[in-house]
Amino acid sequence: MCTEDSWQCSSGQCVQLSDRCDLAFDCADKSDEQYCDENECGEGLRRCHTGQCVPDSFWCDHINDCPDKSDELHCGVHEWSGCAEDEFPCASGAQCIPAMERCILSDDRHHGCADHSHLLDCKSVTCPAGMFKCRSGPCLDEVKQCDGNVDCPETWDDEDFCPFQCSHEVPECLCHHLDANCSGLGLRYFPDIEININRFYFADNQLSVTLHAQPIRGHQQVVYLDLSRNQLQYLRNGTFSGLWRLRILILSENNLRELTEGAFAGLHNLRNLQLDGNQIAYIGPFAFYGLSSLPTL
Ligand SMILES: [Ca+2]
Ligand SMILES: [Ca+2]
Ligand SMILES: [Ca+2]
Repeated sequence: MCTEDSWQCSSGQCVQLSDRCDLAFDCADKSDEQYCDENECGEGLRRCHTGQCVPDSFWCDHINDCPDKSDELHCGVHEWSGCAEDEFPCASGAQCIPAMERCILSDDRHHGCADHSHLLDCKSVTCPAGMFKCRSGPCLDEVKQCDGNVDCPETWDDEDFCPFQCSHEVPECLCHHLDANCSGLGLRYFPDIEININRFYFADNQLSVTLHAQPIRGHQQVVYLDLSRNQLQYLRNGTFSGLWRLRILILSENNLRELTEGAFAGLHNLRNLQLDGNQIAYIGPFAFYGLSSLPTL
């Protein structure tokens, strides 16, 4: 049994009394929108011929709301006198909308022209603050940029170049195009990253003692590697071997105390090595072996 303030679907499911004949399916079996003949509409609502109730303002607003379109029939053809100065005339020639709705994308289907002509010829329009301009012209609420749903008509560019998860091990690592950012996540190890990224931001983590060499060496595309403000104490011989494309390596503000043979072996293309903010007391023979292109230390 349903409570007094609810309505029982044919299947037995209970829905709110106000869900009955409100033009939205609430019962799983859709029975709340059937047999609405006896349904009465409350204040501020008008009754479709099929029995459902729609707000007064939906009547003759050029958008079909009733299942049988009865809200848009018999609207009377007014003598066309054009739109007011603060209105935009829709291409249909029968609808005027507030001028400020022009070129604005909205989820509200009662917003703008029923024929969507308010979204045409928008390329030269400047969007209001807080809105993203689609390449096709219209303006979109900024929160819809990179929200996972395509909103910009035709160009779909609100979902271009968005950050995405690129490590199943550490979902907080976000990639953006070919950049991976795992900074400031308190990580003690170098996670697997699934794609061929070429810039790796790994500052402000807790890598310590020595690098787990294997995962780093696998990233052969990396040209920029920032490991600053970790807790590295020692670089094993060949730690970076395999990163032959690397151009910039930042090891600033770690706990490095000594550099020993082969610490940077394999970095033939390195152009910039940053070791400031460490406590290096000893540099062994062949510590910089292999840095054949390095102009800046
Ligand atoms: Ca309903
Ligand atoms: Ca309507
Ligand atoms: Ca979007």
